[in-house]
Amino acid sequence: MKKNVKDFIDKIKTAKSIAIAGHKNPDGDSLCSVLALARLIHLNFNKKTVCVYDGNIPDCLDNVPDRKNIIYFEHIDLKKVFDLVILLDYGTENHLGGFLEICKNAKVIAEIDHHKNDAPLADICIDDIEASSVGEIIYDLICTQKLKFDDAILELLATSIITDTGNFKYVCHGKTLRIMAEMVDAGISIKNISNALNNKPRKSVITEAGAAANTEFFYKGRLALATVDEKDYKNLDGRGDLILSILEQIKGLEYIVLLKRQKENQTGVSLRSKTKPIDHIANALGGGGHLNAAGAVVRDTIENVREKVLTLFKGMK
Ligand SMILES: [Mn+2]
Repeated sequence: MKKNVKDFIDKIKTAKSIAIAGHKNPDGDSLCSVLALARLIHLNFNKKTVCVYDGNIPDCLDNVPDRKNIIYFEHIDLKKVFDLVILLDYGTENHLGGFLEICKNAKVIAEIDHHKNDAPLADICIDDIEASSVGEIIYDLICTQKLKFDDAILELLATSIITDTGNFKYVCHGKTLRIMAEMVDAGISIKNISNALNNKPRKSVITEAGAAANTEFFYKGRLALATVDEKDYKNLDGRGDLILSILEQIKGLEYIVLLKRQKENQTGVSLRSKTKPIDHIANALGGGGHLNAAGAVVRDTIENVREKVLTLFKGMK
């Protein structure tokens, strides 16, 4: 890891062009770690970077610092050869969307991730699957490399941690809280960040609450299965996190499946569990993720995916 960090910093110092991206349809960690790293590179190495995304950025992230600095992938030259491409929070290559094209031409690829990935794309990997978020790993880099930072960088990294831990409920170690405590001591307000994130359009909240209300339950109430059709899919703000956070409150429930009809023959699957691993189910569907939070995009109808998922969960305690 130490050598990788040194290589990473050396590459930043020598690169004349740098592009940074996270996964498609960025969440708080994916977006904010990209913007924080770009700002960090500018502040410490006086270099401009190109921040890129594919998919949609949720409205709840409209207020994060430097939000305007990230560019939709179709608005940049995909054929451009970057000296350094940095991938953050991406999981596996099929989550990069249109940015994958840029990776193919890159001279060097580096990655910072906390997803399990047996086939990393990068030449230089700074991965830590124990970390709560990529924001946490970047904060570590600031400390170990004694990098300069400012309030906006801290706010971005704090937003990464707050969103990826679901307000400190999911993967969140003592170390994560100590980092957060240091940030709070430095002036970060968790209350202000939480208020800024409460920025969903009304129709998204109503749509997500409606989907939660129509949930089906299986296997003695252990599994909740919610569906979002194509019309409602357009109204979601992000990946339907509100549906998941409503359902997880149900007594006796262990697993949540959220199926989203993205197109006639394309279904988004979000999987959550309270304690048991579900990443193998995401893998079986061609996706991936974490032990208790994973997902996939399946090229099949929502009806077929529903059957497939229910079969995969059969017999699970
Ligand atoms: Mn993440």
